[in-house]
Amino acid sequence: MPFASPQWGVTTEWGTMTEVGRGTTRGLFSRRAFTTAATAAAFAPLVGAGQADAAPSDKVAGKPGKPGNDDVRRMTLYAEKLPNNMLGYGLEPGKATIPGPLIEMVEGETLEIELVNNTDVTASLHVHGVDYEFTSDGTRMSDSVVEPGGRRTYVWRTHAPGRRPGGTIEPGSAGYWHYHDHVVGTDHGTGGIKRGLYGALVVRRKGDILPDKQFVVFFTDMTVNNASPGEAPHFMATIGERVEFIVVTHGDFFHTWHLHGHRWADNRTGLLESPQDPSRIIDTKTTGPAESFGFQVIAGERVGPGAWMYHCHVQSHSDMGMAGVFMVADKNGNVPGHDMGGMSGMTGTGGMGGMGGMGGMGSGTGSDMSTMPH
Ligand SMILES: [Cu+2]
Repeated sequence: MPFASPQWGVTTEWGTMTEVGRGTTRGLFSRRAFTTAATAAAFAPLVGAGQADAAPSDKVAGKPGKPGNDDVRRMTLYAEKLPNNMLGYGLEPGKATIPGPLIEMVEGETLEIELVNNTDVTASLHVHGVDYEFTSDGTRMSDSVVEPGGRRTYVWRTHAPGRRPGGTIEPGSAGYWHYHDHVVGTDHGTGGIKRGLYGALVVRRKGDILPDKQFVVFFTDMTVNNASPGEAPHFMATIGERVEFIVVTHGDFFHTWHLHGHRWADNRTGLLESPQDPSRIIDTKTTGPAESFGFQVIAGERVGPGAWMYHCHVQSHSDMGMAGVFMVADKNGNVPGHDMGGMSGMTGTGGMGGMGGMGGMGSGTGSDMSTMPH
């Protein structure tokens, strides 16, 4: 049965779900929504030393108490109708969000996802980056679609890197990926994506450093997470926290992701593996339709707290509203230049878990961040 971990948020029988969708927008400073946004992907215990730049306290990915690479987990995903003719995926009926739930795997795991279609159109689940058979393709070509009222199980498998018989290296599944409908509107899911049927998938390698917080940004057409212009989500962190951004683009446009005040390595994790790691350090990344990437930063490292903008750097796009704020608070919960009244409850986030089950996810209640000066 699903249960709420008091420290790490929502945990199901197959791992930890982190909901970082629309709920982070409106409810940012509400206790519950902030906790939702703050949950971390810590479905793993400490399993020893991490990467070279890891602080001693960094948590790394792995599997507790289970041997090998044959773990199979199950989950149910609901495709649901949302207001304004939108659609969304959710972990429970009535809890759909845009983006859908952030799904996490560790290389070697298999995930069986039963999609329940509570919409009035045929829908599906198509995934990027992991291993799946044709019957889990989520297309009409494979007849792997779900009629209204129906359900179907999709199987996603992952593997660690290794050597092929010929000696070449086969890459592992680890990466920042995503999933989406492939049949609503057209055989390419153009309507499903436009209406909100998409979400992020993170596959970790054993030993990867886990973040304290995760934020998901979908540049979908000219929106951020399908939000109205000027209502792009604002993300909240405390200085020193290890924050993971997951960025995915959908639609017809290319965008240039930019985050103020922070940089990362242009590689699989965004982290340098050693002082000699040749990965380029960047603070912008151009991303086309269905591309995805992610990275981790230390909030406010060397730059301090602040209302750090993130935005598409195509000027006309940012001018049209593809911009939000990465709020990095100091240890007292204050952000320079911002009246943080009412935010005192958000400090000490590590102990604010315990959401009372998954019912608290994605509700988006609470004060409206759009009233914040920015
Ligand atoms: Cu853009």
